Amino acid sequence: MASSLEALRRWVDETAALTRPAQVHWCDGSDAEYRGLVEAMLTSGDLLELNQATHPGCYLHRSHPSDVARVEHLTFVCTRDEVAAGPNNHWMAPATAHAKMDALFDGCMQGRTMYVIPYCMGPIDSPLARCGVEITDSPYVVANMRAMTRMGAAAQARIEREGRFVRGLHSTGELDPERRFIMHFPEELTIKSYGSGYGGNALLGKKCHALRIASWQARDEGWLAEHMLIVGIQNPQGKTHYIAAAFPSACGKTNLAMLIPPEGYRRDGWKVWTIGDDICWMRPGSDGRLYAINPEAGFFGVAPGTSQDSNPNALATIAHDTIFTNVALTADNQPWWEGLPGTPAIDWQGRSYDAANGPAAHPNARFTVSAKQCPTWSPKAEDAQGVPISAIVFGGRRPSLLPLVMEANDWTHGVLMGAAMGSETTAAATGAVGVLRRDSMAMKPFCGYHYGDYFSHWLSFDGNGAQLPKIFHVNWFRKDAQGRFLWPGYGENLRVLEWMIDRIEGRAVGRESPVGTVPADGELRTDGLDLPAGTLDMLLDIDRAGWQAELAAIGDYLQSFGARLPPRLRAEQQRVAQALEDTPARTRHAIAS
Ligand code: GTP
Ligand code: SPV
Ligand code: MN
Repeated sequence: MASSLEALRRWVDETAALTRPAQVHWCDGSDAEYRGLVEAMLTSGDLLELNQATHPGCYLHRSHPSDVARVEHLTFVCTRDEVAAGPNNHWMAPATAHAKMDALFDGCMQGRTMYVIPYCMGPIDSPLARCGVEITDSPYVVANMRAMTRMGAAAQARIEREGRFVRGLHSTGELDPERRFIMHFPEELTIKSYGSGYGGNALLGKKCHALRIASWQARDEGWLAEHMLIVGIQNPQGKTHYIAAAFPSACGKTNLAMLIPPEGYRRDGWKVWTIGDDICWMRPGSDGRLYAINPEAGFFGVAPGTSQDSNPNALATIAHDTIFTNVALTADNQPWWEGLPGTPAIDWQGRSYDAANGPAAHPNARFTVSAKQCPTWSPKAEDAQGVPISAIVFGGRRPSLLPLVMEANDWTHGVLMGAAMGSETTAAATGAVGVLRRDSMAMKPFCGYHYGDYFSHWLSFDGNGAQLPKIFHVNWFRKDAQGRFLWPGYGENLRVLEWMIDRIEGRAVGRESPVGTVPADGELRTDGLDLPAGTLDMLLDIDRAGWQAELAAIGDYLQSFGARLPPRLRAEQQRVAQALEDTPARTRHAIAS
């Protein structure tokens, strides 16, 4: 059904004139529409049916082997002023970028259907939610957008009421990496993506809209669009604290958002509620607290490593009505990846499995599923006003130095902790894996403007009447000399969250160090945990010499943002560096390593 909104109708007509599809389909989001899309994709081979006895409603999609992850080197922010995009983005002049993209789009949908997808990011009646329309020639994208967003008639009605929407144009193109670009025009609320059918490159509501474009809008309008999970932790007394956590791609957001409490905690009555696993939009409420919504409606989660041990909740979520991308198959046509029991028969490329070809599932293989299927999905996730945030957590893959958990002294120190974040790269983006890089607030690939301005924006929340959350930094990924993880992670991470809540509620005193406050002896519960003697000390150790080098590196990194670096952040880095100089060599008993 075409739209009553002239601007939308006109844009769709212009796009059809450029791309010349055989037909145009306006998506209504209905079950019948979804069934029709699935039937067509089963016929075309875009989808393969999985074992319907074990996995009802589940399908497999194999993307092109050169198109398996986000492509940061082909992702651009196209602002009038180059400086506005910052050194953290690739930039192209808007006119050049439009010309380049429109040449690629010229006639690219001939013989195909052009789908018009109206979607809403956030609860459909929420004042914090924002709408967009994605035009695509990929039925796989439509099926994914249906799980990931509120897509269809209701979103279209809201767009027609508001008259404002983000325009996203996508074509799978020839999947030629030389003809692949993801362009953002934040000043025009426009996205153009060509040549990839994968994840964040193609599902434009997610990274392109809800992070890159939204972060730009959030800066102008006084809110935050962040790469964060949102989880509710309910204690045995029935009080729930909501925590937002920014970890880089494939660094544990989905796992923490769906955490199942350790046995003893379950017995005591602890409960965990999932609100979101990837993106968080938050803004100050009238009481000065930050209120958050998850703009998404589903999960596009990493499959490998998801198991009964690590994330039983995710396994339950994806037991039916799920689209799997680039996973392997068992002999009886069940989805399979590294971490699951059983053996693979067919690898992610459809070849007979041979260990010599590498992992059976692609390391960035994913599942797409509606969040409603998650057993711990919170009713509050549909709350139009969002949930109040008690703590913001930063973290990354740091094999050494960074303690299991530390708390910032105040907001400014917390912003420094977020800005200083580092992590080893993962398979979520093409390129080398396991390379340590700075990834401020886990937004390096997603901040739609200059990081210096972004840090200023974060600092600006510390104003009159603000009741800001406490800020923490965690590291689940510290390793021993043999390269094994020191901390068991996953469900056991609740122990760390409990300490944070104890700090928020004033029950824990902590042990101060120049770089942050860590749990004092006995404050982090380890009952029921098989932790070798000395391990917790190692996990909470603050190595002065190592931190001196880290602070110097953080200083250099901050300087790279030049004149746009807020002086307050530079001063904070200098304050912490000086505090380190002023402390004795060890803040805790020396650890032999
Ligand atoms: P994106 O969807 O890419 O933004 O990633 P994410 O942050 O949601 O990552 P996810 O939770 O899917 O984690 C991906 C990887 O981290 C998997 O290989 C997990 O097994 C591993 N992982 C998650 N939590 C933990 C943890 O507590 N400890 C350890 N050692 N590994 C973890
Ligand atoms: C990420 O890479 O952070 C993801 C997956 O969440 S994608 O949507 O492909 O960007
Ligand atoms: Mn992500």
